[in-house]
Amino acid sequence: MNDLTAIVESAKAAFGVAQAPADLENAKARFLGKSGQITELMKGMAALPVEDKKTRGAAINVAKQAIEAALNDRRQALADAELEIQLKAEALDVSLTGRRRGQGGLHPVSLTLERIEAIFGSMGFDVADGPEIETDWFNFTALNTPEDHPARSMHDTFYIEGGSTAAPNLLRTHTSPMQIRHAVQHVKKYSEVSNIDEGNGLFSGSMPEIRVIAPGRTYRVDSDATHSPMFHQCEGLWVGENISFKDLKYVFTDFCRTFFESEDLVLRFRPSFFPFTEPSAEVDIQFQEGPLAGKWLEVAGSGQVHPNVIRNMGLDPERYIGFAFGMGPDRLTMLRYGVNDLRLFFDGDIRFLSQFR
Ligand code: 2U9
Repeated sequence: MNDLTAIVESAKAAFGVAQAPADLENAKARFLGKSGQITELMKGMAALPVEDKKTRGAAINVAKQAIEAALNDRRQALADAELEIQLKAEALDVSLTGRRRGQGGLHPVSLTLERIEAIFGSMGFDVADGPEIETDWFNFTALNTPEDHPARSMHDTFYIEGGSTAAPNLLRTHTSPMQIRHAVQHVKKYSEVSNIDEGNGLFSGSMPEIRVIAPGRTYRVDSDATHSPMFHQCEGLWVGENISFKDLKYVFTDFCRTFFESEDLVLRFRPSFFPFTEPSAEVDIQFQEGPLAGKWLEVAGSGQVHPNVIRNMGLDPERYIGFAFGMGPDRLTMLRYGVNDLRLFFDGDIRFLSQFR
């Protein structure tokens, strides 16, 4: 191996071990720099006889070009390696699932309430709203519930500390007070227009029917697998001049079939008692197919509105008559989705609630 080949080989080796661009530039200086080995050989040519200069010069140039080529190859290799590292570090796996914000949803009982409102809304019912802290009058007295009724006991109803019977003093035990309030407003509006009063303070002129549902939270001192101190109710009221049990049966059958999406569902009415309706009936439903087929399931109470309650709306019971019903949206939700413990609705466990999204 002549001296030039040895220098080229040693340059290639030096470039090969350089791991970073700075190492490579230092190695380059040793061969091509001002005092590098090739530069020194060039300088040495001055001492050569003229006839040797040409061949020696050409040979040194070939060696120099070989070193420059090796240098460029190594520069490229180091740049490629660096790029490779960078690409790996910044790599994106576009096939990974994205990190999304958790999606919320309505509570199952809210879904039921929305459903009830939509169905009765399509039958021309208004939706009433009203206070959860009520007066004795709207919660009990106006609804023909006597002073000595057990529901009025301190053990059965939540009373507000320091309240009085003249001011709101209890948590409503049903949504009926909203309907009384709605009815009174309705009657007031039309009695002012027609100015008809029988002298007994009761309105017996003509007015559009009262057709309203009252969904919302209600409270009772009760807590087990099927009772919660806070629960939901939705009551309905339809008062007019010629409203009968037949209308109740028609409306409620239509509601149940639509709500449960079961056209062959059947209803039965069982005699019952409520202070605010007379006569009164429990409403049972029976599915013809599915896991609950063949069983009678109690879903609501109902009845013809008691004349005393009609009077408390400001209406003359000789002219106005109607029916009312009351149901528990919590229980309807349990039946619709097959939930067996009411408390699941109020525990706030996301594993349960997220199933209804
Ligand atoms: C007015 C007049 C009458 C509403 C009615 C029921 C029968 C009834 C319960 C069923 C299960 C409530 O959710 S539940 O606990 N309700 O049985 N409710 S009639 O009667 C009214 C309402 C308002 C002015």
